[in-house]
Amino acid sequence: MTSLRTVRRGRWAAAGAAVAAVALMLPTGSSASAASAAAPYDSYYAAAEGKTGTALKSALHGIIKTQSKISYSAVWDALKNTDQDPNNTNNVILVYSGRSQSKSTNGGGVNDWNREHVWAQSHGDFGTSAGPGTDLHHIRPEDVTVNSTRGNKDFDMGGSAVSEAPGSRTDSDSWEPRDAVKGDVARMIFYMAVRYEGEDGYPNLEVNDSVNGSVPLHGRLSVLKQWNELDPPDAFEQRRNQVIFDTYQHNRNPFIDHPEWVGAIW
Ligand SMILES: [Ca+2]
Ligand SMILES: [Ca+2]
Repeated sequence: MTSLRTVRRGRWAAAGAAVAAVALMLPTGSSASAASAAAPYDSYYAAAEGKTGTALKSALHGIIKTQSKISYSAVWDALKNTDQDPNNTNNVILVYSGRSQSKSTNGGGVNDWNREHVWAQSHGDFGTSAGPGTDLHHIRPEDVTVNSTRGNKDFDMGGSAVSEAPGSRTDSDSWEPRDAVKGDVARMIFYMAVRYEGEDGYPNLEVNDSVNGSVPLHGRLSVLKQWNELDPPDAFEQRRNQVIFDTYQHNRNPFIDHPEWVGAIW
């Protein structure tokens, strides 16, 4: 502030130089805000700073494995918060369908919503006890029948259009979500691969480049990397990460904060 005023006083004496000085100062201020927006939670990620490849993956694992865990029944209420429709606080947004639907219509009916495990449960056999099966970073609300149609398919491009999930496609062995959540899906899968490394009785989840339903793998890596680029984190996804951090698990999805770390690891 002081130096800006100094520059402004000086501009009458040396208008050209002062304009140049102001021009130099403003980008300094804006680049500081841009840097903090692009690199949030620097202290949270301090152990990962400057790392790449397996060293980065290992550092991130060490950071995000410190978390609280919630029960599978508690996931219902958590999703009503994490996936709340920003335009209607009575509703949640269904991940694949994109539909805004009353929070109170969770259940087993064909048009109810339920808890979709984006990392398919059978790709790790982790069930629904507190742990990967209740990890909010990869569980989203979805229409019951759409959830069932997705089943445990890997993620890949192509197939036929899906009723009740506009923009999604599926065939016998893969699921393609609508464009607006392609990146969300990719970053959820990458989170799971880093969070779960075979400790505490949980499987070592990893991403592969196949659509073969192998355990404990999930695909398809090359497509998920493209989706991370195609659909960068938006306000909904960032708020979701923050709510999980602040209120439920106290750990973050690093790939929402730093989508460039996908390419640095894989
Ligand atoms: Ca998105
Ligand atoms: Ca892993």
